[in-house]
Amino acid sequence: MAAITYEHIKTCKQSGARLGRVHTPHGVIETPTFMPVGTQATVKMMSPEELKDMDAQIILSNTYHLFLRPGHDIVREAGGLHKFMNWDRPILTDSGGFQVFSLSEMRKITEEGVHFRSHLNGDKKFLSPEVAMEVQNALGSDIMMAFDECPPYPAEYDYVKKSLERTTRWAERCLKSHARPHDQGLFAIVQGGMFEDLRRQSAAELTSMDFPGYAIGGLSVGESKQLMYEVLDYTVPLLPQNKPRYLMGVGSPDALLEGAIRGVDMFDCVLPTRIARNGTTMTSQGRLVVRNAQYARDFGPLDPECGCYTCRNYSRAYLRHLIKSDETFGLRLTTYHNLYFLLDLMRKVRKAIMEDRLLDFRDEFFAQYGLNDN
Ligand code: PRF
Ligand code: ZN
Repeated sequence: MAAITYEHIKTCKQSGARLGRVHTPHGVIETPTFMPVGTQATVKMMSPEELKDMDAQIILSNTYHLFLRPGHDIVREAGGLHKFMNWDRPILTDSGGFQVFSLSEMRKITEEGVHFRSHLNGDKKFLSPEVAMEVQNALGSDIMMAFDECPPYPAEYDYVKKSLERTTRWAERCLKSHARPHDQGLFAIVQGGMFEDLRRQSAAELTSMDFPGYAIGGLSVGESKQLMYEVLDYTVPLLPQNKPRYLMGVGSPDALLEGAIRGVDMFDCVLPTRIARNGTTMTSQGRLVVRNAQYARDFGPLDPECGCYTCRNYSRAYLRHLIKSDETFGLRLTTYHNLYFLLDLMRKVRKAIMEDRLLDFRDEFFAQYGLNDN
C-alpha cells in the first residue's frame, strides 16, 4: 500500500471542484483543505490542542528551517517531527527549495544543488535533492516535497525553461534517494512560470514519473491574481485525476475558493497566522484591523458570524487592548480566529461541493467579504 492515496468522493456539478480524502499514515485529510504553517515545528502562537480543537487536519513544516535549527539529527533522535512537537495528525514538509531562495543570502545554484549561507548565523550550507530527502526522511513527515527551483517573477522564458528542466532532473534524484516510500509520500512540484507550454512540459515530465501527488509551485510570487487563475486554468487539468493536487503558498480566501473551483485539493499559507500577529483579522465582512482606534469601545465579537473560541468569549475592545499592550494572549486569540476562519471556510467549500453549489457559494461569500483581498 502506498503511503499516500487519494479517494475521490465527488465532483461539484456546478464548478468542477473535487471533494475527496487523502489517506496518510497519520490519518485522513478531507479535501479541499487548508494547512496551517508551522515553520519552526510550531504553528506560531498555537498549541497542538488548540489546532485540534479548531479541527486542523494537517499542518505544514519546513526542511530549510529545521535543517538549520535544531538540525534533523536532533529531530530524528527525538523520534521524528510528530513526537518532537507532539502533533499526531498528518504533517507535510516543504523541501527547502523555495525558502533557500527567499531567506538565505549569497546562494549559488548549480546542477548539484544550492550553496548558501544560513540566515541565522552566516554558516555555509548546502541543500540538494539528496539532502532534502535525507532531512525529510529524518523528520518523518507524511508528505514530503521534491527539491525544486521556484523562479522569480517576472522571469525570462529561457531561464524558466532551463529551471523547470533542472527541477525535473532534481525530482528524479529525489525519487531515487527517498528512503521511506512505504510510509512517506513524495510529491513532485510543477514549475514553468506563467508560460503555458512550459507548464505543459513540466507536468508531462513529472507525471511520467510515478509520484503519489503533485503540487503547483511558482505561483503567488508577485503576479496578479487574474494571471494566477489563468495559469491554474491550464495547469490543473494536466495533473492526474487520481492523486492529490496542492497549490503551494496560497491562502487568501478568494484564492482558496478560486483554486478549489479549478480542482485544487490542498493549500497552505502563512497569511492568516502572520497578519494575526499584527492585529489584522479575516471576518465574514472582510479584513478587520482590530488594533484600530474605532474598536476601543466595541464590545461585540470580532466576527458575529464566527463560532470560534475567540469570538464566543472576547470582544473587539478587549482584543484591541491586549494587542496595544503587547500582551501575547491577544495574538493567540487573533491567530486562533484567523485559522478557524479559513478552516471553517474550507468546511463550507466541502459542503457546497457536496451540494453542487460551489459557484453560488463563492458569489455569496464575496458579496459579504468583498473583492480585492490579498
Ligand atoms: N516551491 C516550493 N515551495 C513553495 C513554492 C514553490 O514554488 C511556493 C510558491 N508560491 C510556495 N512554497 N518548494
Ligand atoms: Zn472567530
